Amino acid sequence: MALELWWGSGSPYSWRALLALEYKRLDYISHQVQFSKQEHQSPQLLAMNPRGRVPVLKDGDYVCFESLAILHYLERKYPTPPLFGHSAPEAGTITRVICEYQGYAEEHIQKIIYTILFQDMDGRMEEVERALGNVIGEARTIEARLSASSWLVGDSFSAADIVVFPGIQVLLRALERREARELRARLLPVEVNFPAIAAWIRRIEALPGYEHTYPPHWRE
Ligand SMILES: N[C@@H](CCC(=O)N[C@@H](CS)C(=O)NCC(=O)O)C(=O)O
Repeated sequence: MALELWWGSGSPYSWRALLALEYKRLDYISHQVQFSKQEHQSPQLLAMNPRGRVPVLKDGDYVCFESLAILHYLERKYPTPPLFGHSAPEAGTITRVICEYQGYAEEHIQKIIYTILFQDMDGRMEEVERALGNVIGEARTIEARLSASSWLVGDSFSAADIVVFPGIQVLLRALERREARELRARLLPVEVNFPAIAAWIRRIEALPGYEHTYPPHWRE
């Protein structure tokens, strides 16, 4: 029975699932959900994920949602190539880097993106600047890791890269918006301020299958 994925364009969590499926070279039926038409709240989607969020993966009778759970499921079911390393220490470090990102960076990245895309920056500059300060601190840690290695953990692309990459890409894209002109100088251009992160982005963009994961509405 074919794998099926429901996902949304520009959703960093959906992007994780797409990257994992492509990296493992798995065949899957792709269902792009249109947020503007509230398709993520359709009865079919709600039956699979009562939270009405994507990504949702279906493999035969089994349904999985929450992007990190999807990565773990795919890893157990389709172990090659691995996403969680080749050894127990690698798996531990990959999970640690994911937890660090989720614990110390993600919330601040989301705050900046949400404010730029969906709110009025007036009156929010102080809190967004604070969030940006936190993101820059975490970006320096990531930059240091990537200055010493091509990938976030070990010598292969892993779940750590998959979890971190989409959030950074969505943030960089949001910072290019006119509304973010006062914010962006501390991060952009990435090639200048964070050259190892910039090189890592290019490396991921060169992976086979990457093109299939790129948010289609970003091409428009
Ligand atoms: N923790 C979830 C987050 C999923 C999530 O928030 N997806 C967003 C798109 S980025 C969504 O479906 N939002 C629809 C909504 O909130 O109504 C995961 O890792 O999969």
